[in-house]
Amino acid sequence: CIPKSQKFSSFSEINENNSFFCGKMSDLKSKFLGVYKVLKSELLNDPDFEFTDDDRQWVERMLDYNVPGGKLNRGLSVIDSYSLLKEGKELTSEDIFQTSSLGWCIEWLQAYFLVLDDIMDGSHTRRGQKCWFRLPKVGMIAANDGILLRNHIPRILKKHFRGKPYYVDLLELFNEVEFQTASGQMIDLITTHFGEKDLSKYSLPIHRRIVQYKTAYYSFYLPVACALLMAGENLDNHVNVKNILLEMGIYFQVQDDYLDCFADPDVLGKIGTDIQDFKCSWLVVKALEHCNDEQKKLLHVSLKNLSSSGYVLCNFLARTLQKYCRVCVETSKAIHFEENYGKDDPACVAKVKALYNDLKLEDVYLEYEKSTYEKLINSIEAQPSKAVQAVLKSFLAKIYKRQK
Ligand code: DMA
Ligand code: MG
Ligand code: MG
Ligand code: MG
Repeated sequence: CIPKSQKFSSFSEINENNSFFCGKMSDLKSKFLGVYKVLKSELLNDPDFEFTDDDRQWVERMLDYNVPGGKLNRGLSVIDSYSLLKEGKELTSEDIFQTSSLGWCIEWLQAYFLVLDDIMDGSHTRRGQKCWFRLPKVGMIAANDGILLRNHIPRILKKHFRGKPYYVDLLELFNEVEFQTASGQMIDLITTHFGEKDLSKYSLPIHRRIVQYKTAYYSFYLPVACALLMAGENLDNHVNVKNILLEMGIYFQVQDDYLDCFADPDVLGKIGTDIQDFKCSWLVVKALEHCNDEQKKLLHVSLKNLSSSGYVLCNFLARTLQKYCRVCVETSKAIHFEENYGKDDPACVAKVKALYNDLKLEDVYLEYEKSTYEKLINSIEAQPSKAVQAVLKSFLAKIYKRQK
């Protein structure tokens, strides 16, 4: 869809001139959804299992509830990226079917992780509906449904890619990325053990490590890696592209953390749980940083006042005293930030959000977003291939300043 000679020099140019994102997109989306129906029907008639009508009905309902209802960015990006790598050559229907199938494998992987993530995070809603495990008839059957979703992926790959020269690479790629994501989820979950003991243990490098593994590999690297494999490329030759995609993935999860607290749940489709869950979110890390810088002076005075009144103070409480516990200091009554962070109580959540507002974290976020965008554009433009540049810019355009 993009003439070979076309150059992109700015973000707005790629949005305005690339017809792929305008006219053709809805058409492509309906083709993509058509492929979902084909893949679903194949899975519901898998000869390796003797389905009864009830089984088939369960799996169909589970798939329709969990797989196609998101933004589909990851899945559509495979077609998008492959098309850009082909530098304007019209995709055949075979190309569209195959790139869509790989795109759906990523959507299946995402559904698998989300069904389990919602159980572990104690979430209530997802994509504008109740989390799957919250449905009365589902409950913990959702854990096995997650495993089933994961098992569908190699079945789709086997059916449609077995004869391809890149089949083994595809299997390895999905295995590797799944391992990285599950490891990321593990560190996301166990990091709270350290945070609960001492909130000041949360830091930007720890946050970065968590989000790189739990989000960036499967959301950003995987779609492009699938397209590169289909285009006959060796992934070892694209380490720079991978690194840029991982940076973008980290930025994407910072947005997720920000939106968890500040977005309208009706727009976002989910109600945030990071504060209640004591998560090492970008916001709490930034809150810690900013308290540290702004309130050092008063910290000592407050510390003295409060320790004389018998309170044991953690570093973080000390750092937040001036703004958050201003009133409490005066009355010698400390409300520990740690007493509010990680509590499933609306009043505690509101107090944490008030502190975030007090620290003007929205401005900190907007500044982060701006500078990250500029850094990413610079590293994208340093890439030698214009086709690769276009792939990366199309990704960035999809997420920059996103509201959901
Ligand atoms: C989720 O991180 C990561 C994976 C692998 C699903 P998260 O819990 O912040 O995601 P969400 O906000 O969508 O629940
Ligand atoms: Mg979650
Ligand atoms: Mg989670
Ligand atoms: Mg989140």
